[in-house]
Amino acid sequence: MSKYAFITGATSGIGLATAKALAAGGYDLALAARNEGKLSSVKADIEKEFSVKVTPYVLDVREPEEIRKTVAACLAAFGAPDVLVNDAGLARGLEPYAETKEEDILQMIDTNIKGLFLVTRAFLPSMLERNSGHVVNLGSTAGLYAYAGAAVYCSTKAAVKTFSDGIRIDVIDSDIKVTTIQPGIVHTPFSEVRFHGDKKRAEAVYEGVDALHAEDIADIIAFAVSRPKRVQISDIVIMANQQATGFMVSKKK
Ligand code: NDP
Ligand code: 8X3
Repeated sequence: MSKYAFITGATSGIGLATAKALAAGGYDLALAARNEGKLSSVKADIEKEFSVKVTPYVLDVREPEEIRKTVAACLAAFGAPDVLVNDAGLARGLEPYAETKEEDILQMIDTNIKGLFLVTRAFLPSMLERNSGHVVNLGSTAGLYAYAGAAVYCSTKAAVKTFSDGIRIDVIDSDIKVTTIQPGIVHTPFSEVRFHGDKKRAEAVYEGVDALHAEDIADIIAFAVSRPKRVQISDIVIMANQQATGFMVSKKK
């Protein structure tokens, strides 16, 4: 591969749009998510539309052994990634914390924190060895502004921001870049996942809101990774025009 990006959560929403935006920029792609069927169809779609090679990896980022095997296979095949996008993440439920299910708490922590930390840990030594690479982590405005019913989700996204700041310090003597992308409300399957498949409740979140599109975030990620070597964008916060803080949106327009 000439230059390539490894993207987790690449079968839907922001991860999928980012895969396409980077393919448009000439990146070959190593794409990871849990659903093999969706990965195959994403590979076929992207290879049809762009002149790039797509390698799919079935990966559950909650499983450390799966991460080790996937990253080892990817490094053996392609070497250190030019760009690592840690996008896989989710919210589960929107209840007050005392009512939040333990399995939902663990799924958010294991995916959004543990998975992201361990995928980064698996790739970073190869980037350091080559003295190049860009780690892009998906935080959220939820990591900056807590909102009701989302104590765990918001905490996981605050962790992503702090983690990114920490590793940026640890790689300061290298040419590696670390960027946290912190979007506000983006219309993707995110709410359907949060509400355990309740499409009606999910769609109500976006009713009356001109929410961000996944492509808006993908464009910004493509911009961030295409800056000159001297330019490191540490954080980008992107809100919908109708949004003021994490979950505060106006539905009056
Ligand atoms: P989507 O639900 O559309 O996409 C999530 C992606 O993550 C899917 O490809 C899913 O594939 C994958 N994924 C989920 N769990 C795992 C896992 N355990 N292992 C590997 N892959 C996994 O959500 P979005 O695109 O909206 O969200 C992407 C990221 O952006 C998340 O980190 C989210 O927190 C963040 N974000 C989203 C915002 C929004 O409003 N939508 C705003 C701010 C941040 P599969 O299920 O097949 O594994
Ligand atoms: C997702 C954005 O505002 O729904 O991170 O929490 S929000």
